[in-house]
Amino acid sequence: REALPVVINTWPFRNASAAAWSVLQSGGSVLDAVEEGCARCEIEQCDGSVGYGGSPDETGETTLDAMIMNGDTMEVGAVADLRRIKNAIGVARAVMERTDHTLLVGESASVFAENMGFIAEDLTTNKSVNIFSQWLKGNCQPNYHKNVFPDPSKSCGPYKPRVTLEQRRRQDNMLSHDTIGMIAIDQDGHVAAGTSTNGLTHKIPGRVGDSPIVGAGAYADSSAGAAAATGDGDVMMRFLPSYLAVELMRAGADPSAACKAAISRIKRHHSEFFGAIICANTTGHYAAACNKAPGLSQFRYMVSNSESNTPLLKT
Ligand code: SD4
Repeated sequence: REALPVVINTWPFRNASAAAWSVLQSGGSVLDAVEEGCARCEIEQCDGSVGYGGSPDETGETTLDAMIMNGDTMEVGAVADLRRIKNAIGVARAVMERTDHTLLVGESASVFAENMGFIAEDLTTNKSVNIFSQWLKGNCQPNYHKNVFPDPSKSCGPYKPRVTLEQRRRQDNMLSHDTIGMIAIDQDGHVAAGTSTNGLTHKIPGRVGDSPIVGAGAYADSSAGAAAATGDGDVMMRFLPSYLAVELMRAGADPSAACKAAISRIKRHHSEFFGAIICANTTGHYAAACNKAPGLSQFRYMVSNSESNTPLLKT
């Protein structure tokens, strides 16, 4: 038996991992841990691709996607294309706990959030204005991902409607992809998972990625385990990789095999897609897999468990 409880999240978002871990340590639930961990990234604007002030769309606006899932009850709350509210994971949790619905979108999701007491404010920052205006001028946006993407100069240029979808995807792949996806499992085997992201830079307004989609961005089932994905959501959401990984673990696959199989399924159709997934089963075993596509030479994720109170960096 691996160490339980455990918190695992995509990318080296150390403070998010530590925040979730300390919630579990102080007796909070796995849902509290996931919410707190993802919210930390929303506040810190992890890598520019979670929370406000990142990934401006074609009109310059930042919009947010998030979801949270309770693996005991299979309840889910999610928001997509959320505007003017910073705490997307908090709104997702309110959808789960204060409505009979699963997914709210766009302006209406923002109105719901305001009614629930979340503060509406502009998600634009100097940085997002700068990314947007550089893009309008055809210049490179600042590269948040020096370690992951070695050649940002290949990713500049304004959106051109005639660009093929494949070319567009390649550009986007080289840009901002660092969604937080988080899994928390406590000593008693309660499982929760969640995601939060500002999606893709220069997306067409209304575009929603994989992160708020159940089974795509994340999935949790306390009778099997949980998974969370990051990467090119437009491609990945078609394969429900998180659902697939959890079902494979239910059927007896270890987390490493489950993660690899979920990635390979996508590779059959998109050999160069950019993406990664983290998986954990209810015994606390965990693993990750990624597609070593152009632009993703390594994938890193964080683990906090009782063997290590400091989050670990896995490559
Ligand atoms: C999306 N999957 O909106 C997100 C982006 C992402 O790592 O994961 N970046 O497509």
